[in-house]
Amino acid sequence: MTVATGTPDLSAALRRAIGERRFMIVSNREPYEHRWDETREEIVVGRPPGGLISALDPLMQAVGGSWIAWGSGDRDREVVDERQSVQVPPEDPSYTLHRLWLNEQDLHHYYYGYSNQFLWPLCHLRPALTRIRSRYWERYAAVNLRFAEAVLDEAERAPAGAAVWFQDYHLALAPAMVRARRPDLTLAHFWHIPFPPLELFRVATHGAELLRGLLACDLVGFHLPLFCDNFLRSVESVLGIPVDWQQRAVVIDGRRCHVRALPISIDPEIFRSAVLAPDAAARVERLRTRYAPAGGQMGIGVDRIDYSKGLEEKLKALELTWETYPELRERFTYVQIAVPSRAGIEAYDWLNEKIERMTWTINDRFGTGTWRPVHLLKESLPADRLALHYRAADFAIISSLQDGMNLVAKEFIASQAPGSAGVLILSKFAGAAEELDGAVEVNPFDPEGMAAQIRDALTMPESERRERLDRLRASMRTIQEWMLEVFEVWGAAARGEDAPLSGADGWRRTR
Ligand code: ADQ
Repeated sequence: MTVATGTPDLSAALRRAIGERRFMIVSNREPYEHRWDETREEIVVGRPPGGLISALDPLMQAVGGSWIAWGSGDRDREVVDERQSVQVPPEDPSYTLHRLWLNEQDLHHYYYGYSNQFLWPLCHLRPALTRIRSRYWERYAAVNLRFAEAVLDEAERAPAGAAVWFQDYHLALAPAMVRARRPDLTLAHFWHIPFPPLELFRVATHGAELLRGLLACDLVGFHLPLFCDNFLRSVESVLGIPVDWQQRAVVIDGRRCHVRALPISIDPEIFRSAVLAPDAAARVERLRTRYAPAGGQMGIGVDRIDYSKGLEEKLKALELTWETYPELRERFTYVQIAVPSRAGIEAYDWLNEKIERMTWTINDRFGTGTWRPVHLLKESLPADRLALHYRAADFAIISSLQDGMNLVAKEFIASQAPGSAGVLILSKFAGAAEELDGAVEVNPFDPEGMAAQIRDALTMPESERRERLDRLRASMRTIQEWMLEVFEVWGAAARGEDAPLSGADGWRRTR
């Protein structure tokens, strides 16, 4: 497995942007976790899965600095020093991982509560699923303060100051808390999920604090111009602060915050190298023998079990496909890799059971002694195994009802080796649909329409499949390009210049 490529260019670009300042990343999840291994009877270090972590880690290794995150491993406390820090990676220590500790109550109220039962459903346009509880908000603010204090602590030891990059909706308040004490630092935030329109944002009882928290940054990034517009409209309306729509910037407390559309991507090399490995063809063949026997086709889906991903809608559309087009029975098999997430939250537990029931019903209704229409694999697979599943499939279905970007779409494209021509069936409500050209675009709220499009994808001529894949490849950027653009904009913002608009700021397709 390779790591993110182009690191030297990225480090140079980062240094150009932030000068000699100490680079810091702040995220809820940590890049390395220390856990007890029962079999080996020793502490082992694991890398929690996630594209962002695997892309940012090599950069951190190259430039050094600090990564501040929740210490989630069961042996994390045993390896830190008195500053709650450990040098990573273990085999070649090159940067500081500063851990902070969350107890049960913190997790319950800050993580499962405010972050995932308020902000997540609100941003995914599901206000009916939001839970407003004062204890959630209070703990969210308290945990954000602890993240801010950890940043301040690290920054104190950086003579040239620091450039701090906050990640995601768990940390909306921390930037303002840092700014209040260290106006000299340069701060950026990337919000990985959609930002809701004003009508919905008004549901947020602490909306003004959230907006002010983010506006303390020199740069706030979202995937799409639509999310930037939503954010800026809320700023105008909720805070009553004028927006410079041309510069896409807001002046607050005498400072300027730039808001930019910066659609994230993946490192395609990780997936490409996995499907080109010497044993890949044989492993792909084994997957096809299992899931697409007798010349049939195979479809794939890879999702966290989350209501935003449209898993119910996808299964409904598949059921309708086999019902409406009986000639397609036994002609294709669908493999859904679905990793449970956020267990304990009612909406997630319910969905987890629902998709099992739906899969059982479909298999009972259409399955035969030798053919099972849907395979539901509730596993978390490493990237190289995911790549082989993508490569084995003739098509992928992504049916998000709302999605900031959706990296699975890009992973599927990157896993198409020479000679393969998988079709990407992609919801128009995934941010990726705005960027990628060549997908079969579907509306997951329309099961009949989706069934017809699945049929079309299955019967699509080889020439069209190839032509679409070429367009998909040409339109897809890499995570390295994403970072370069982030650093370019951030650098200008940090110097107090008019930051350039991003490439995506000009996209104006309505979804
Ligand atoms: P997610 O909601 O987690 O991310 P997504 O972009 O699809 O959504 O990323 C999921 C990642 O998890 C992918 O890399 C995928 O391969 C991996 N994954 C999913 N199921 C897996 C399994 N069973 N085994 C192994 N890996 C699995 C949020 C936003 C997105 C945004 C990203 C990045 O919701 O819209 O694209 O952040 O900004």
